[in-house]
Amino acid sequence: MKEYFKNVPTIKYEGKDSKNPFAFKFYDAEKVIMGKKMKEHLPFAMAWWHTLCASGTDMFGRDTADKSFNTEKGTMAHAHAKVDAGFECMQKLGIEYFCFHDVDLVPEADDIKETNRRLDEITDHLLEKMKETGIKCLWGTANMFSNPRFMNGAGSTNSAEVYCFAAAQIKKALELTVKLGGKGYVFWGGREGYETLLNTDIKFEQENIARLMKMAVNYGRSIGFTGDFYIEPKPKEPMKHQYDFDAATAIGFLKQHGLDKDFKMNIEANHATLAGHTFEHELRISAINGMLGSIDANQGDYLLGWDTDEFPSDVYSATLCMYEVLKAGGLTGGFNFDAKNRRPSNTYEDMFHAFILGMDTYALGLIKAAELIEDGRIDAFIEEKYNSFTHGIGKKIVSNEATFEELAAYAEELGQTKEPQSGRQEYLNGIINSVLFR
Ligand code: XUL
Ligand code: CO
Repeated sequence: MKEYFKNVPTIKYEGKDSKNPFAFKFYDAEKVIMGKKMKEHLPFAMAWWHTLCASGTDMFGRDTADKSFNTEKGTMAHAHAKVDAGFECMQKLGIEYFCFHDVDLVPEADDIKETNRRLDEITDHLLEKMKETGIKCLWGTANMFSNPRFMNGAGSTNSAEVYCFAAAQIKKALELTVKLGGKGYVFWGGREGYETLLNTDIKFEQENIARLMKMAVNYGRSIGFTGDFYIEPKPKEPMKHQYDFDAATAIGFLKQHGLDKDFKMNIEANHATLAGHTFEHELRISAINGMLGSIDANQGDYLLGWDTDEFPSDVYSATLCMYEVLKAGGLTGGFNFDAKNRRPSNTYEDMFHAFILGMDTYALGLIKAAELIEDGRIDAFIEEKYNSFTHGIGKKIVSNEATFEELAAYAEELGQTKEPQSGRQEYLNGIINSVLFR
């Protein structure tokens, strides 16, 4: 078997004092935290597109990284080499899942029938490797944003013909997800949005997106897909207005169209911050609606206004994320590193450093979130904060037994409220620091 990353050994846990760049400092897969192994808390996934396809091209310059894997790019030989390289990468890191778009796997042909044939061929290879290694598919999706035909949208397109191509791509991607035993199927609405109202019928476009999703659910269930469908909210980029702006917007849309039983959220950290929210806000909104499904683990840059898809290094954010995940009882999905190296970090070694960084960051987040829960002061503060609703008139309100007349009479009898109770934000921030840095 050919080895693509010869300079990189299998990555092992060596502990926080290790200076070995090819070792985990915090991610100890077998370590038990709150009754579960780290690797069960953190089902990490490799994103096919960033790891095996993205080579550093940006708007200002071409590839800096070599992802040819000793083949000619754009050929099926390249597609097959990517499979072998991808599995070597995951095995060396102990990553047990991968995520893919259809067109990450094979070069798109001029005729969709030929593209589908190539997809059948490559997924046979994938299946073989999955059986050999025990590595699994977290989720699949269809790329309905790169091909120029989707410039006016996929589900939101003005062209019925293009709509059929979107349906055909989803149909095939669902079949492949089922073939590979994927746990989920993602809709990220890359071109589902608009630039100007002068040429857009929002209502019509949104209804058509819902129709496409309904057909996808019906078809998926008919071919044995029992997993979750996900919406991955994002507020902007590539479109000025994306319809799935944030979790609240996407959840409202799903409820409006009766899709909420089949869908959950796939929350991406960098998308959350682009929407003007914290990552943990998006996770909490999903969780309280019973829709926290999966996570695209990455981070943005507060100085840049776009989706930089960096590997996570921010332990503070990862801790608050894992706090939400633990409180929600874990994810049904996993943690997909929808993340890429910075353009000048262009070697295979950098690729592994990036994954080690991301996995260690989430391991630390998990350890610290568990400590925060055990510490109990934040929970205790929140419980105390809403204490007035546990008895007397408060209890009556939350049991839906109170009337407006009664509440108004209660207020009149008091004449004035007590001193307002402090929110104690600085005290609470201090707790986080004391747990993080002890
Ligand atoms: C784009 C993005 C996508 C989705 C899958 O911002 O996050 O890669 O995760 O289409
Ligand atoms: Co993503």
